[in-house]
Amino acid sequence: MEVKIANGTLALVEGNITCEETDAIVNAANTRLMGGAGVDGAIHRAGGPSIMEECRKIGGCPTGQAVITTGGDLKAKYVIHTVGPIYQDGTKGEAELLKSAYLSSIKLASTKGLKSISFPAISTGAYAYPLKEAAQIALKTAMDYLREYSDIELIRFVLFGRKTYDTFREELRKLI
Ligand code: AR6
Repeated sequence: MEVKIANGTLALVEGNITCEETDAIVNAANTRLMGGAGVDGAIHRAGGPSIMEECRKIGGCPTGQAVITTGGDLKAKYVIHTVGPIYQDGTKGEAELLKSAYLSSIKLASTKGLKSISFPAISTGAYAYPLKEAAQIALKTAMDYLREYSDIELIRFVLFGRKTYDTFREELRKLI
């Protein structure tokens, strides 16, 4: 599914983010940037050891912020590593932190002059963020950015599995 927003495009696809050819792909990392399971493990496996070497030098990333490395062996030139919140009960600032993870990543891409960026559904795996609420925050943050700024041309959500894709599609339909 694809929608035009001002001069930009927001796209939803079901798939594996490591195959994306956007300028940057986003990793759902942890604060130590030490790798892990889920999409983090997949990106480091596909991208090779140079990404982890850069992560070690950077040293870490607070929740809700983002850092950038090269894409190693990936097709994407860069990996933006962001850290989403661990969902507790919804009263610990989770929504703000998730929004900030998306927005920090988009702003970092913009600062680097990048035009296209792919996101996974941050925090919805090991970090247990409820999928529907996470989708609403992800989509609204991306749409608001595309409406306000014209530097990023394409924001893609690369969603792993039918359930995640269908939830994002349902929430996007409500927003357009
Ligand atoms: N492409 C796209 N999405 C994927 C892929 C992939 N190859 N693999 C998994 N997903 P998670 P989190 C989806 O757990 O919840 C790690 O250990 C997955 O189905 O990867 O932010 C880190 O090191 C889900 O929809 O990230 C952290 O410690 C989404 O990506 C912690 O997990 C996010 O699931 C971060 O947890």
